[in-house]
Amino acid sequence: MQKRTVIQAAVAAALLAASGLGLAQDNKFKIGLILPMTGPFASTGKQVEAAARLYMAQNGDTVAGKKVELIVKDDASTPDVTKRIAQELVVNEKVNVLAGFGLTPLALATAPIATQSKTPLVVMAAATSSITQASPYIVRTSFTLPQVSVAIADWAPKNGIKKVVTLVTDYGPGIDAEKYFKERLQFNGGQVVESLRVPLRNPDFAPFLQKVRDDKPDAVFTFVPSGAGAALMKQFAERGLDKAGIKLIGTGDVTDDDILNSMGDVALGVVTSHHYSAAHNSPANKKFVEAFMKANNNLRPNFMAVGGYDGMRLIYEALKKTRGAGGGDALLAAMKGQIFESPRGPIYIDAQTRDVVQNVYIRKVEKKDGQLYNVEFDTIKDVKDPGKSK
Ligand code: VNL
Repeated sequence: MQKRTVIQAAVAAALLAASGLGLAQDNKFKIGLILPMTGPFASTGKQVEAAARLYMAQNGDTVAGKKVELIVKDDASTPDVTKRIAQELVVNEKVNVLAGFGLTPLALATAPIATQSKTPLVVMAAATSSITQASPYIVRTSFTLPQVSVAIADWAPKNGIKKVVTLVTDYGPGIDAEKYFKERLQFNGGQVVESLRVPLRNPDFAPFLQKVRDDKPDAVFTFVPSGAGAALMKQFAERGLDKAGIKLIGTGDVTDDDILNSMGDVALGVVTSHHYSAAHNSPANKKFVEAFMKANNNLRPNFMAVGGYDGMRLIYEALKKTRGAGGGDALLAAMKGQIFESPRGPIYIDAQTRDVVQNVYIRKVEKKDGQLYNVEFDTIKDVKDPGKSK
């Protein structure tokens, strides 16, 4: 116990010293981008990194007289590894900003490093509401599950869906989605008759979908993390839920643009709510999608890419505002309250909560020119994270 305390104190001292040194550094501005580049969530790492590199290619790597350097590290979505990498990046590389964070447990494990070293930590992907409360140095450009789960619970009962089974991945974002969807559906006169949770690692959806089938609800509401949607959709069809007249609704993570096209016609007509679709109809998005696909062998950008792209913009603008002279606290202050047009639509960073405020769209999967897209048909404007008001 005592030894542990001594080690922790030493680490904290090293981190603080490192953050001080960061100020005195030469002309470099270093961004430590920690992502799952291998393992089951590698697609998230790939999307965020590609978007960050695109932003730099489009905006140059010299900002306010500083040479911006992106240091990309793979944490294989293991929280201990994320934390250790962050510590090394702060102490040895003297990074000015930590960024990335593909999943909630990875962001939560690293939060103390941001606090101790006074280093801004930009969450570009993870989406459990409570993450921004884990450190005053955390700023988020992705989204939160409560933020996107409420809108579909408003849409469903107006469209004949009253009796619902929820099926979510059993960790932070899934539990947020389950809770906020259920509360709102019940408020609207609907009913959640059963709440099922699937493990994060190696999920087998089949037994859960069988239960859904037996419950005979109007619909199943689902949250699964980016990358897992194709397997769910396949088993949904194999178990004959679509033929039994059970609808699938959810947050847009399940019809992720990264893999939507590979899902086939079973995805047609699926209605979800989310903050980004590659089909978002704006000049800024058309430009973004075109440039991203061109730079990445025709890979379609998904919501993870947009979180990474906007996160880089947030960092660049903060660096400009502080004229390259500020430490962690000055950068953090310059990130709060930023407002700009993202490929997803207008967004801003709430100065109080450090969380992103954005439009949430209701979308339906449709075929356009032989390809599947989430086509937006309704917009709820400027949605704050409802998780912060409780
Ligand atoms: C999380 C949330 C991860 C939503 C996701 O995909 C996602 C998270 C990897 O907070 O862990 O789609």
